[in-house]
Amino acid sequence: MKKLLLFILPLLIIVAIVFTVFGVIQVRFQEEKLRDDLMRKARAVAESMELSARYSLLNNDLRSAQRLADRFQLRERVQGCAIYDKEGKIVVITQRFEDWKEKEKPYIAEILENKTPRGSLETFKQYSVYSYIMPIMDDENNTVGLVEVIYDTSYVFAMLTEWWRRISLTLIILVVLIALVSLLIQWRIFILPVKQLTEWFQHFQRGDISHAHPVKDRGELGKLASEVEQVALSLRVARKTISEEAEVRLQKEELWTEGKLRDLIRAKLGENALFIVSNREPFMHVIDEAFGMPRCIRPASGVVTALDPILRACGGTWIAHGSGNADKKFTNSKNKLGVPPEDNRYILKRVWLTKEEEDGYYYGFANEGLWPLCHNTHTRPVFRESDWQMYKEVNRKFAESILEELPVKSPFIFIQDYHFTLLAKIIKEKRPDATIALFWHIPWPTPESFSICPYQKEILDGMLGCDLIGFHVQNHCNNFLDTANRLLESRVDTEKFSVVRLGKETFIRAFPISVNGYFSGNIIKVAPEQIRTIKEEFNLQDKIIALGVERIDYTKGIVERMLAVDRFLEKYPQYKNKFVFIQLAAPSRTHIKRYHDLMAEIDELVEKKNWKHLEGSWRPIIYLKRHFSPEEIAPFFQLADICIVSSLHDGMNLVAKEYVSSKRDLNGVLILSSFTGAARELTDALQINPYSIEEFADSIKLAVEMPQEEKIKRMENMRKIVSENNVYRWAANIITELTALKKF
Ligand code: ADQ
Repeated sequence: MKKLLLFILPLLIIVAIVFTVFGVIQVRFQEEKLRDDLMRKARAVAESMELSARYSLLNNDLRSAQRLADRFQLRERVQGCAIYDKEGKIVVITQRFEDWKEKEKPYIAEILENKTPRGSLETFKQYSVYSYIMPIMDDENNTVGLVEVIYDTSYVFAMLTEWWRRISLTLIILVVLIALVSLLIQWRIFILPVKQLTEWFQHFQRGDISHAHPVKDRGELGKLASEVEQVALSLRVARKTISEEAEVRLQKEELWTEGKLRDLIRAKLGENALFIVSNREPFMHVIDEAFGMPRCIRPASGVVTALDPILRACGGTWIAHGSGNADKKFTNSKNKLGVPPEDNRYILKRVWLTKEEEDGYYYGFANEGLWPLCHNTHTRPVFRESDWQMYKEVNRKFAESILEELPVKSPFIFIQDYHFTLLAKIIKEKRPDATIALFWHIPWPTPESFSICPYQKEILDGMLGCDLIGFHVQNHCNNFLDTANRLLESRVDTEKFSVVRLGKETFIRAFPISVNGYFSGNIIKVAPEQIRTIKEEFNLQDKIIALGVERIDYTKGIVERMLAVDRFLEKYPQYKNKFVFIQLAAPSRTHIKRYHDLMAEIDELVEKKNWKHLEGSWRPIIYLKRHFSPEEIAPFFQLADICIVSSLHDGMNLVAKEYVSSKRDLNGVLILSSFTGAARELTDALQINPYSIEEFADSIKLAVEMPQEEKIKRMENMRKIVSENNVYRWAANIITELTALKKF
């Protein structure tokens, strides 16, 4: 529309200027004519009065002069008449114009002297009139007086105004007609074909290209349309070939790799596009506090760690909340960008939320309600009605954003986590052909725990809009089936592991999530200097190093870990000055009071315990509170002799798997809370109950003193499990399960 205006506006401005100039000339001409007309009329009246006025003045008969003036005043549009003596003093004036006498008339002396008549427009008090003054001469050509005729000019203004009105009206009609005609022409020859071509291409993007392009134009536009059609055709052929080749390759390879997953997705989904939805975006643009420049970071999130390699492998679209303070600068008009920034492998579509939406949906309902509800850590969930309303609103907003993107043919939508329990149902109402899976990254509680949620029915109902719901471990699946069975009118099929509600079946399966070997040395290479630098910076030479890597969250058992380190040093003082615990901790959800308090509690604890055990320059705890990039975390994993994961409750816990995957030299021990999902697979870790500080401290001693062969054996076993059950297998299992359940 802006462009259309740009085209029409200059045209309209030119027309308006020409028309206005023409109008001004016309009106001036008319004005001249009217004035001339006035002058002639006034002169005629004055001349008619002259003879009688001369007679009256010469005979000093002012009464007949007055009668004369009164008589002529009755003529059409004459406002008044006056007769002056030879000194220029008014001797007779029509009564209506009595106060005209008061007007200063410097021109009278001039008329008397020059003996020439004068006509002019005059204003005085409320009058705006035309005055014509004519000298009266005797037979010897001496001035005996003056006669003045005063005419009403209002009709001149009325006529001029009428003229302007007509000119403006004609101009408006002309402008509207020109605008309409040019719009029509533009629409027909330019916009309509482009619109048709865009619609046709959008259909192609969604997989529906049963017809040829609709542009009939034989000119440049037609040529462009043909070119676009050719590109579309080649793309379609290429996609088909790739999908067939993928099927063949799939049968050959054994270990799950990025390539194998790509092949599986191409073979199973073919041209059905993959859409991932999560709250946290995989790449976030934030303003660097030190330099004031925007930079791109990978958020500290298990969901991102797991899903990013999958989309890197298969392409597709990831829809997430644009929460970085510089995010808007890096998105196009459709709120999208190619990521990773240095090597665009897939599309990230950012959804914008207002502060109120983020407060209610994310901080409030999701993180103060559902998060503590699902984690058994004795933090009381808070359910506010206003948060729930925002949560529903944001789920609807995301649904709209996803629906805009979906292709016509059976799309596959993969929803992440507890932020979007209502999404599947909303999408299915509009697109029943879509296949929807939800992966629940956190634990699912028992029906008793879940039943305290006031919105339990809506949440379960929303989730059952999915075709498949995945959890990390079987226990969470069982809890979910029990919950659906007890809290909702539904039928649970214990053989098929599904829930049937209102005729719709949802399958429940366990898919233990994993990592992609990012830290295994295949992708991030750690140089020996990096290790050396860290050791020098923190004075770690000859020290036994234990490591924790976390978002600061009360479920992660960071406080318990500090207490265990303290107890370990109390119980086994021989390790003072020999043992150091490093905690990398990314602040998280800091607007929530519980998290804010936890940060303060950890700060205080670190301070207190370091002071308690302080010896020379040695301190037992190094607390690095900030976000680290994977490249920064990698050297810490490598130099750590022990990694401590002490979650009080955790869906899976990827840090444990990252540590195992990074330990190529097999020289490391994992201390792992038995309340993590990872504990089911990593049975060679030293498993602990983080609530039992005594047992925890002893496990640290066990790890420190573990014989080398045992370390190697345990680490070897764990590495085998992590590399076989990597994140590509996880995604492949979900897709295989889905395609088996649903025919594409
Ligand atoms: P999270 O609770 O985020 O994930 P986790 O699985 O441990 O927990 O993943 C955390 C990720 O953040 C890891 O990749 C880690 O490297 C990274 N990270 C940790 N500290 C960091 C720091 N200081 N700076 C930068 N990055 C940091 C949720 C569930 C888990 C589940 C995952 C995946 O709570 O139980 O394993 O999803 O499903």
